[in-house]
Amino acid sequence: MSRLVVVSNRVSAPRQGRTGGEGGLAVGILAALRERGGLWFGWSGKITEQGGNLDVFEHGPITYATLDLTARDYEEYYSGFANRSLWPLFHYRLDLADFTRRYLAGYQRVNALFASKLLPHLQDDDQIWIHDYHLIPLADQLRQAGCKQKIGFFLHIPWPAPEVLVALPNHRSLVNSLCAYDLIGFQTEIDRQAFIDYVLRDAGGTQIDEATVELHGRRVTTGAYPISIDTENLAKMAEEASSTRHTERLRGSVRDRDLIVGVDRLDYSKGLVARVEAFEHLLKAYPANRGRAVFLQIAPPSRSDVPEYQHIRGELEAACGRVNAAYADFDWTPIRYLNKGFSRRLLTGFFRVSTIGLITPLRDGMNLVAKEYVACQNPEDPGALVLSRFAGAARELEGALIVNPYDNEGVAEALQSALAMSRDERRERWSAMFDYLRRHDIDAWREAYLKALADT
Ligand code: ADQ
Repeated sequence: MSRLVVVSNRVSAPRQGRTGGEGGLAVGILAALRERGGLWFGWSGKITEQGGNLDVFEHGPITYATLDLTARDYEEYYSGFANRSLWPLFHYRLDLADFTRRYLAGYQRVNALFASKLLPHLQDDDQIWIHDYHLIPLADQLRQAGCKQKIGFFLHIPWPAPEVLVALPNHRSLVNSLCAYDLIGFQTEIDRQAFIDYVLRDAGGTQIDEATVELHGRRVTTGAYPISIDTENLAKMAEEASSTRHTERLRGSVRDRDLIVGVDRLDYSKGLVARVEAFEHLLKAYPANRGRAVFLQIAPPSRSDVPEYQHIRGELEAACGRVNAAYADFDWTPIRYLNKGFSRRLLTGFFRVSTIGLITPLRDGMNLVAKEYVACQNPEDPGALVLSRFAGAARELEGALIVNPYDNEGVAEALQSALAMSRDERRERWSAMFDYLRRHDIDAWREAYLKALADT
């Protein structure tokens, strides 16, 4: 079997004392690298004056190669083009997108740097798997340097409709560079179709077969590979976590009330302010929930050097403060907003003791938290999932109550029906979703993608 080379913006390198704290993607990638031996290449997370230093080290069958960047690289490539141009645009937030040309130049420069540093470490029969919007032009850069290996790409975020994509000044060259890949994986069929639509209608490409298009003489295969979680492990972790000190403390503080939980990075795509407004509407329209429902929102800071993220933090704090001031009583606070992260283990326990998982992004490639919430439930008395139709996960989790996150009253109604749902109905909805996630876990995702890449 050929060696696997994974490239992503950040690398989940081994650290002393780490005990299974990796997120789902790292778990999936590490399993493949361990099985076949391989290389994981990416940014070290370090910023140095010179940049460009590559640290290569081995850990078991895996070689890690991590690259330092300069402050300017970080500003233009990461905070700039990746997170102020592509991220907002791909999440349909044209109002927040900033197309400063300097960002694009930095993005291309860092992708070229990645290519030049990676190239000497490649072997002829390597299979290369590049991840996410930070590295779209990387295959093109590698091809220009003579790389003949199979190269696949997986996009973790949505692919926007052509009408939205064309607002990107360099949309043509970005899509051209994507055609240097052998296989492009999307989260959902909708994303894949949006890409095909653009290639055929806007870029003048031709369709070869259902999955394959040709653009300027390059053929690329596309597929939808919805990412998933390590279902069995999470279920086990949640069962163990259900009786830990932290979970007991949470349960003790909630007492016999209903706990609604949301867990997200503090990102404007996650719909946090609208979620607070929907909860506010629940208290207003269904007053029996006053004194009874508790909404726990965990949202640690993310990309906090990007101005739009500082802004959303202020907005969310104001919204939570307003609702608590209007509704709290001396023995009950409706919203517990925590601006910090918790370990995976702890979160599994929090998911397990809650009555409802409330996941309402305005746009999300997949949303793994929704899947994690399902995996962590007690089979005898599972909670209900209220999920945005704009999360990729909504295409798969049919037992969820699917909502439109822009419609506060609709979300409040769904919350009310989840709170009133019988245990039988909750069990029925949950077991369909859990069975599905057992079959479609992170291993199945990775295997399906890598098999398709090998078959191209
Ligand atoms: P994210 O936007 O980060 O990922 P998501 O998939 O929900 O969104 O979360 C990724 C992981 O981070 C999950 O394992 C989750 O448990 C963890 N996490 C989130 N909030 C946390 C918190 N407050 N504390 C601790 N852990 C937290 C991007 C795309 C998604 C896509 C993933 C994977 O935006 O759409 O699902 O990549 O492809």
